[in-house]
Amino acid sequence: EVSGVLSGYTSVHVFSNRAKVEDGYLTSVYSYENATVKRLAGGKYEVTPTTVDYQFKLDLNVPKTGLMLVGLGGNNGSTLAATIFANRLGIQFRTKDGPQNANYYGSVTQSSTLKLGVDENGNDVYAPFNEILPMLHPNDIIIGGWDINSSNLADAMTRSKVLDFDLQRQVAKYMANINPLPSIYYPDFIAANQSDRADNLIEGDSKWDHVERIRQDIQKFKTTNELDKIIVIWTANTERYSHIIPGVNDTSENLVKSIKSSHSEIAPSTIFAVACILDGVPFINGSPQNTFVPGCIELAEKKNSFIGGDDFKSGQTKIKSVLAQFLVDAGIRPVSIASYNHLGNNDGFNLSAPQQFRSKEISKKSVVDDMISSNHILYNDQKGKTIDHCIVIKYLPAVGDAKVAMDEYYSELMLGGHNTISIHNVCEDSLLATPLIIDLAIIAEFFSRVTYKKQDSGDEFAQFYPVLSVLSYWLKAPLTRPGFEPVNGLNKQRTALENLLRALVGLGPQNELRLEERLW
Ligand code: NAI
Ligand code: DG6
Repeated sequence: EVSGVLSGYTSVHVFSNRAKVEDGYLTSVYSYENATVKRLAGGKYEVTPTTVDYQFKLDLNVPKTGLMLVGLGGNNGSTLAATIFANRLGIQFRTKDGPQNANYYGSVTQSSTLKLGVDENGNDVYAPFNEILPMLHPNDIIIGGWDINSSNLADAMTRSKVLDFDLQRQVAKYMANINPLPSIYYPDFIAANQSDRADNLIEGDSKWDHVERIRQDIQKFKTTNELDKIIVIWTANTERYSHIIPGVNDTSENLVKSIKSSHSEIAPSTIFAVACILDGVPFINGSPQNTFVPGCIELAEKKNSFIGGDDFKSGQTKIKSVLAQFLVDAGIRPVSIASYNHLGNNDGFNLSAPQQFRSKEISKKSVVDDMISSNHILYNDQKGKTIDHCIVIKYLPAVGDAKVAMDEYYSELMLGGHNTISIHNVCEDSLLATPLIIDLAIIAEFFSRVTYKKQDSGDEFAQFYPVLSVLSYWLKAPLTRPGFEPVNGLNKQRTALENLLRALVGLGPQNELRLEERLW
């Protein structure tokens, strides 16, 4: 049967005998073609093509969704809330360059396109990314969340100094109605310089009570706003790394036991993650710390609850995950990458403390690991298997949210030559991060509606594996299923995402062969 599978749901009607709509669900069959490779002695490879047939099922009903942010009163949190009001209300504001309409630039789901195929002349045709399948629209997201600081969001927006004054003026009355819920503050985990902000705290020292309180907060927010689904994203201050201690946080049982005994090594972000996991609420970590200690990942597996992380990939690192990949794929050997940045927002203030800086340094450095290991011609025992990679972050209050990132890529060329690429990148941090938060929420919500099974297996449809690595496009240090290597290259990450969406509507993977042009 060949049908226009999404007639009535989106503007994209796919005519495929591999997908059909029935009772509000889209089901598709997909042949996953790959190859297994054996490395043999003498540098030889044995490659065997593989095909596995899957069936996917998507619930086409987009639920009424709430997004609860931990760190709601921060630069990202207040900018996100203002952005949604500005777009929802269709606000036009005045800047020194003239009138500016609200938009969602920087959001893949809202402002990018996806290639569908070719037209009758063989030229590429693109559709808006969010038109291929029904997705949550950011204007419909209900925002709430927690902050250790009590400022309402109008005051928080003013303090953040991110948005143009005329926009602040127009959204202030809506923002003023939102007050962050009290949150969990364990001073040992964020910089001491944040203590002045901590005036909005959940009382008591029992960490298990804190878990229960967060669960109640989520439930209450859901009921009060008549929501079908909640997504929680951590955009609070970067914490220090937690020590992984056998018997404390290495297994799900030990983690729960340690929370119940209020062990000092359990971070606030892990408390939030556990609270969400226990209720099947997707939780995404936008900061670099190791919130997802092994016991937490195991708990997510047991509860089949979605988690994703770590650390929004917004500016400098996003470019690195394109440029370093390009150099290595071009057969050029990056030898060193010096990444310097200064910023003057509260994130920078918190990162001026050594342990919090260390968390960020780890996530910013990890982004080239898979590129190095993909090319043993350039990186091997003789030449070395690393890139000298230096990360510097300095707090410079004067520049506020307009972070300055300067990168030098020094690479080895043919016959001992060298190439130096220098980049000066002014990243308006929260304007880059906010669309990522929107995308993470939309894509996490979307994949929580997708199930799969092996074709003809007799199995029940099941959810994807709980670590939602398909979110990695937006994350600096992608959390990955234990035993699997992270993929950092931005283009690979995007390709995976596009091809998954295409599979759901009965289309094959993106095809760049252009045989229409190249063959007679
Ligand atoms: P911010 O410092 O302006 O906001 C963080 C907020 O979290 C503050 O309002 C603070 O009071 C609150 N907070 C701290 N501990 C909390 C807790 N336990 N519970 C609830 N609230 C808590 O920082 P910003 O710029 O909004 O960034 C947020 C996080 O996102 C940082 O960790 C940053 O490193 C990370 N990030 C930011 C990117 C960007 O481009 N803006 C990109 C990548 C990551
Ligand atoms: C210092 O770089 C501050 C950080 O919080 C960054 O602004 C943030 O992690 C974004 O990093 P990047 O490397 O994606 O620009």
